[in-house]
Amino acid sequence: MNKKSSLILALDVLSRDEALRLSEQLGNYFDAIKIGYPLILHAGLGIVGEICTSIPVIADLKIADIPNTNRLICEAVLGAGATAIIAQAFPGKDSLLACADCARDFAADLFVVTEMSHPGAEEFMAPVAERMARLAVETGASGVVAPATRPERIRLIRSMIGERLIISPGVGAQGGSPGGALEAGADYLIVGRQIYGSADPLASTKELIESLRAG
Ligand code: BMP
Repeated sequence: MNKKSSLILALDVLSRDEALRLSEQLGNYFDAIKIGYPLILHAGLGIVGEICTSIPVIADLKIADIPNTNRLICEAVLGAGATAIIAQAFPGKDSLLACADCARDFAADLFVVTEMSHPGAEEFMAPVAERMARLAVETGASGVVAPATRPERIRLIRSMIGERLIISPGVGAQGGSPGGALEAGADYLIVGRQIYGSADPLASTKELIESLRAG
């Protein structure tokens, strides 16, 4: 992923046409587009191949199964053209290693979820987030997903993972501050509804970029 804007677009729209229109209109302003279940289930896996011709696609399937199933999922989505995958750490090291091995085979990036950005993550994930981050390092992941809604957690995770990347959702619609997350150590912000849900996605993108420049 080339770092231009430090922004990743979470493209959780439900139609292929809208997804293609937005990726064409906004692609130049983002470093990658993150696609997950909402779009893939509606538009089909082929949407990954259509978008990845113009911008890197991060497949956010939050892979969380036994090693063999994890491998099958990774092969499908990386084979379709994604250049990165997101996996959960909680199924354990063997499951995560299956994703890491497959990512290596495809020369793709693996991002591991540490602690999610929504309030419910405090229930089960936050208490074990540091173990998840350690597992990400042990399995050779490219980076982790950490919450922009809790910059102090980004700071802690940054101190544990060295140079590995932090991609951070939770800005905009979920209330996290873009500047705060970057200042705490995030490399990339993941932003969805603030952009695709706005009346003018292009203007909202430019505004966000401008606000980051202004600090
Ligand atoms: P939005 O900016 O609309 O809140 O979208 C955030 C995106 O990041 C969604 O695709 C969501 O599934 C994802 N995400 C998140 O919000 N929090 C996490 O902890 C991990 C995520 O992948």
